[in-house]
Amino acid sequence: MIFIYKVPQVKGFVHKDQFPRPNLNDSLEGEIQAFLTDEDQLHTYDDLTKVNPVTPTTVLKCLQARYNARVFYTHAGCTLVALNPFQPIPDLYSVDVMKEYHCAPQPQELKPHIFIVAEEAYRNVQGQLEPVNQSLVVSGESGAGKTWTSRCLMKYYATVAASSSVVKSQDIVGRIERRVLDSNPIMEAFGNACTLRNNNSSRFGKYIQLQLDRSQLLVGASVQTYLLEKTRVACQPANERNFHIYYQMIKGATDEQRKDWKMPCGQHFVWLPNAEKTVEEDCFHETVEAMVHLGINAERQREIFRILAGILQLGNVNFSPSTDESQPCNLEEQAAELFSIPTEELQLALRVRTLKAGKQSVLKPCSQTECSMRRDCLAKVIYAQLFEWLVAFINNSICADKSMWCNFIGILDVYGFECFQLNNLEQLCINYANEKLQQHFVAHYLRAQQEEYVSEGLQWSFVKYQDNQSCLDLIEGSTVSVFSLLNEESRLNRASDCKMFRVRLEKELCDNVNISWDKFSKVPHFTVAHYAGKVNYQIQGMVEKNKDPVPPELNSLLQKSDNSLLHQIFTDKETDNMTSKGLSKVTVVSKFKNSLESLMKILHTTTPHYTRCIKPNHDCKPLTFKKEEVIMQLEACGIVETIHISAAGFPIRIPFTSFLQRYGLIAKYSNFQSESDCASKYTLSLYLSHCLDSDKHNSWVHCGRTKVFLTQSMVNLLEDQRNKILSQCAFVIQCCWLRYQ
Ligand code: AD9
Ligand code: MG
Repeated sequence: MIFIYKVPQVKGFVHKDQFPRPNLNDSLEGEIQAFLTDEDQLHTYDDLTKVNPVTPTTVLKCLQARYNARVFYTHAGCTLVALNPFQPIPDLYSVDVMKEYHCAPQPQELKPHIFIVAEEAYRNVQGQLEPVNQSLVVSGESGAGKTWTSRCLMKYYATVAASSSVVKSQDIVGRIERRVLDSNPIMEAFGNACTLRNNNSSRFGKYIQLQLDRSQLLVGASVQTYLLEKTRVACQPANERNFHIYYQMIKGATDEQRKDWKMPCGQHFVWLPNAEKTVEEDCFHETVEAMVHLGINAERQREIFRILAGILQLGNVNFSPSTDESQPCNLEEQAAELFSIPTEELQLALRVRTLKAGKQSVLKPCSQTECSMRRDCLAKVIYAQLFEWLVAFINNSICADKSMWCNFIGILDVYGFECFQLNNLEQLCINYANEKLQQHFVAHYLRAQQEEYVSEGLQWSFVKYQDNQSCLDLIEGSTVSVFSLLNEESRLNRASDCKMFRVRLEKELCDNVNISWDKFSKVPHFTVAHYAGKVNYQIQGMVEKNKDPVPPELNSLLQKSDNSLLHQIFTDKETDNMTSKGLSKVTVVSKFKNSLESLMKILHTTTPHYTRCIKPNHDCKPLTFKKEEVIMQLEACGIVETIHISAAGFPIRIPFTSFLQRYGLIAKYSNFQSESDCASKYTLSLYLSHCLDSDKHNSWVHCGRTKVFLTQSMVNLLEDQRNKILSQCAFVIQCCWLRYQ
């Protein structure tokens, strides 16, 4: 007779707030009585799911122990946790190490490493009868190491899947692997910046697909980017910098280039704060070299740098309160010259608005604030278009013809969950992207967990897990949602749109549990309960940011440019996508939502591999582990969530023999079982049935093919019984001892 125990049914979603935050000063004692080795051994646990029981505290302790032992990678079931060492670790990423993982018969048996993830994905593409594309999703907060990890992964494939050996092709520039890797310094120069959190912070999201041919060799790649933070070009947060490329230019230019770019030594640029701070990425030479490798010729480079220099000159332009008094300045002349557009037309476009009344046009002078807004808008639109052009150019240079490749491995490096004191549309989009990824992760994780239960023969009636869908509905839902209301307000384009947006949010979403308001706050905002925590979003400025208007005069002016690149990027820009008021027919959030939906569609067709990067301390100090900071990230990146999901099933899994070694004495005491066949499932089932008093307890345990699956409550029950027996034995021994004496 075989006992099949009922699998617990967990109803609904267990929100993480229902789980107490671990007391970080707690000792492990008491919490981990049964199966954990002592704390000295914690660093040896290479998979967090092996830590028994899996709780935020034990996970945290284990990661800390490993970090202190200079072990930076740990598996967490189907996820890899990567702790940032904040210092180069010699030989951890060398070609020899790559080869070791690539050639190992079972890479999973080697120490946890990002190369295991890379190799697993590579073999998955290779080994299937019907090959499946793979996605490597790298997440984590700013400075956690996503971009570093993505670069590591790209280098791995460029090495192990190199299609052109050096012997075959001495022309290093022509090699596709070189070009794919060279896309990084260019995109980082134009899309990364020094922020308070990270000296090399990516200000855009990126999904790169590495294209493999039938022999699994790297033959090309394509890049998709998401939501560049273009506001940075005209407005840098306190103590942060503009995009790296500008500092590279002023630090790396020759005298001749400076002259050509109208950037004499020592000139102050308002939009280049903190220029005295030097970071590793200020390497102009590397960016130019990569441009050459990718085929951007000297003339094109000159056009690019002159456009960038023109933007800097614009930043120094000021306007006086009265338009009549604002005299065209020399700086505008310089900017116009660098953009190769007529100076008077630039001056006019910045200062005067054209209003259309029927077939007639009326010119209206702009206020000082409006002029500044038009100046900033011009800078932002030029920079964003230039970035888009660069990405398209890179794609042209590295993308293989469809006939040449059959599979891809995608690497996703997107901004992590963000929560500042003041958050706006950018954070809403970023956190929305993280909600989407979290939903994808949970669905995938549950599938993986279910597969283990099935392979162990558990009769698993799968729990209905209510994921973060309600939060996603609140943000992006098609009926009434934050995005739908925001879009409506943006399209109506009324003067008091922010106020109206606020009123409508409160009225139309008042029943939604995922949104709340602090009516007494000085700064009008709404609060969204994300899976990773609550975030306040400032209402002021949100509608305007979503509209992202570009005055039509600016567009047509740039189309007239004699700089062939500037002319091209503004002529190619879909002008019919704009309304006569300069509003894009597609708002920022709808564009972002669409691009994210296509990304999710791709992810759903691939096998995902998750890497969660953790920043061990916010000061970016080498080898420093701050528990409070790490636990928050474990929650935000879903590791704690994963633990909770696993806690909803059977968090404790013990091989039969280990189980009987610890609890065998309960059965012996009750004279229930013979020692010889203790490892058999049958005996184990009988034995467990003896320990269980009621139907309730039956659902706390299940025998798999090789392991016993238990809930924490079951372990507590067994531990109680064991302790009782041990104390009775101790009592008997004591009595015997006394009698003997
Ligand atoms: V952001 O969201 O783009 O602001 P990332 O991308 O998560 O952020 P990044 O990869 O840029 O962070 O890493 C930050 C810094 O940590 C790097 O510049 C390195 O100096 C450092 N780092 C990250 N990972 C490693 C590593 N595995 N070994 C050594 C590392 N240093
Ligand atoms: Mg990054």
